[in-house]
Amino acid sequence: MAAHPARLPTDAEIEAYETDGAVALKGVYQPEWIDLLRDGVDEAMQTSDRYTRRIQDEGEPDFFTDYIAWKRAPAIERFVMEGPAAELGAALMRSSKANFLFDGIFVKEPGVTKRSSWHQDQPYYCVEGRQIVVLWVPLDPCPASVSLQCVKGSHRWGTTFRPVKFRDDSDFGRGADDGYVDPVDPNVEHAGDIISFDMEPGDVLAFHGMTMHGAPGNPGPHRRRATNSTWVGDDGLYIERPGVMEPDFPDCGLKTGDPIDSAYFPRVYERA
Ligand SMILES: O=C(O)CCC(=O)C(=O)O
Repeated sequence: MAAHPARLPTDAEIEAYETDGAVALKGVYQPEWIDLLRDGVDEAMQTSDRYTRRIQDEGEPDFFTDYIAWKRAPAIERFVMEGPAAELGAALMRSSKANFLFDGIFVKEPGVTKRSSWHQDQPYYCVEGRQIVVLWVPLDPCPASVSLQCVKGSHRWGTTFRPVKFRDDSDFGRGADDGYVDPVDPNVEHAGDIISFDMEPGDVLAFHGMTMHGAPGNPGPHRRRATNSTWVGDDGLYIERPGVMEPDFPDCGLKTGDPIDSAYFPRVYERA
C-alpha cells in the first residue's frame, strides 16, 4: 500500500483546484520522499531513454527534461508506487482511484534563459476525461520568479491548444482541422490570471490536465529541479490523437475509448 501524504487537501483547496485549475499545497510530501525524488533525478540524469532531452540553446547551461523516467530510475518508481502522490491525486480529482500515467523531470541549471512554453498537458497525452491531475513538486527552494505559472480558470475555457515542443515551439502534427487552436500568450489578455507561488520542497502545485501553464528560465544562482507525476481518475479514457503523441505508449495494449486502468497504468490508490 502506498504512503499517505503528510496531509490531505482541505475542502477549500479542492474547491480552489476545481475553480482555478491549480492550487498550491503547502507541506504535503514528507522530506524522505523529496530525498527519494532527488535520488531519482540523479539516476535519470546519469542515463537516458527516448524522452531524455537537453533542450537549451547552444552554449547555455543545461535545461534537462525527461518523461517516463520511472521505468529506469528505481527511486522514482518507488516514489510513484509507494509514495504519497496517488492518494493526493485521487483526493483532488474526487476520484475513487488514481492510475499513474507517467512522471516528468524539469531541471534548469543556473543561467538557463529558455522558458517552458505555455501549454496544456492533456492535448499532448493519450487521455480523455476531466479527472486528470498533474502534481508538480520543486526539489529546491523555488521562488515564484522561477516557479511554475498557471493561468487561472483556463481549464474551463473549452479551448484545446495545439501542443508545442519546448525546444522551438514546433508542433506535433495536430492543427486547426483536428480542433486544436494555436496557443496564446496569456500575458496578452489574461495577465491578471497568471498565478505562481513561492514554493519549498514538500509543497505541491497541483493543476488540471487542461490548465495552461509554463515557467520562466532560471536566471538566478541556484538549480531549479522539479518533477511531476500525472494521475488519472475514474473517468479517464485512452485516446489516440492525430499526429505524434508525447509521450506515446505503443505497447500499452489500449485503444481509443478504453478505460485507463490496467497493469500498464497502475491503479496505485483505491478508496477503501
Ligand atoms: O517545470 C517546468 O519548467 C515545466 C513543467 C511542466 O510543464 C509540467 O509539469 O507539465
